[in-house]
Amino acid sequence: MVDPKRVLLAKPRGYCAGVDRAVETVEKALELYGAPVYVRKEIVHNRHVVDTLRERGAVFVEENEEVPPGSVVVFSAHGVAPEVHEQAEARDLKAIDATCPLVTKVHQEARRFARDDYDILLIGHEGHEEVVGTSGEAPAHIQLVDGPDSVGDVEIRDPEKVVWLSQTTLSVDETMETVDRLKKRLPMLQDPPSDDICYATQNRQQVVKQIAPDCDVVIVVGSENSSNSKRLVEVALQHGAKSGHLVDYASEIDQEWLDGASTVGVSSGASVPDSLVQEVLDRLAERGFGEVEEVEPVTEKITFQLPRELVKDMKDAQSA
Ligand code: 0CH
Ligand code: SF4
Repeated sequence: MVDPKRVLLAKPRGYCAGVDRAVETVEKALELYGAPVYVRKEIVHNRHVVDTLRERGAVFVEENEEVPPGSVVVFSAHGVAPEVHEQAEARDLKAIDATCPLVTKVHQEARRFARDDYDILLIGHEGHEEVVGTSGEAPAHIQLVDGPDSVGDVEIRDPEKVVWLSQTTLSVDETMETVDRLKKRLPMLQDPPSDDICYATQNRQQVVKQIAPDCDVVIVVGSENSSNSKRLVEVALQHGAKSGHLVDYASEIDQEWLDGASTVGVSSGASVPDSLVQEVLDRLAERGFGEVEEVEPVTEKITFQLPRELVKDMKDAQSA
């Protein structure tokens, strides 16, 4: 008899180019400068990644003022406001900026539209580090719009000079709903010059949408504070999965989720190492879900260079 139990494994999943670069930045900094290497905020929003780097000598802090003068500090993938760079310089810190280049692109857009005196509607989650960093580029010009229900709070000066930008890790569909509502109020609202929700966020959502209708349960590996990981659970539920769960580790999988299920979907957020997904697959195989079909509607080939300041020090060290 054919076993009806199977796993649909989403691809692309897990590490995006920006996370790969940020994690490698801390690893290379530890090799080059030795421990401790200070990291402002979680380098990426994943418990396992942060715990592993901490064991290797990374010291995670909330603010620059916790870093001893003269030390190395890495800024996280989510980006920082310009004043964070200024504080680091004033404190004589050696700052290595692991902000994803695609977040930097949004910062550049914010600066450009602020320079042209636009009102900028930044769609994103209040308090999220990326939004705090982007808003810091032009606080006088930027208003946060935290989802469709916040559209009524928007106040603008000139309805012909307003643009929306966004956090890179949002739900594509919810963001478009917010934009549609904004455009009902502000027909001249300009779109960003290019998509702010990045390729990795879009691709991970696309494949989860594809598998969700066939899944009794979707398990997304990712941490509670990871915006893009949480969005994958929501997307799964919105697109037909009967249930969806976010787990940091395979050990969190509850047998009750699997009782009566025949198809389990598996994906992971952009900050999640694939070893954690493998552990989930091993756990599922132990429970009878050993047949795994990988579903890959799009392939990803993007990579980013390490931060320039780190590459320079690595080259200097090699030639010394
Ligand atoms: O999804 P968020 O932004 O919470 O962050 P993460 O889980 O660390 O994933 C990487 C995205 C970093 C900035 O875009
Ligand atoms: Fe960059 Fe997108 Fe990854 Fe964020 S999720 S680090 S913007 S590639």
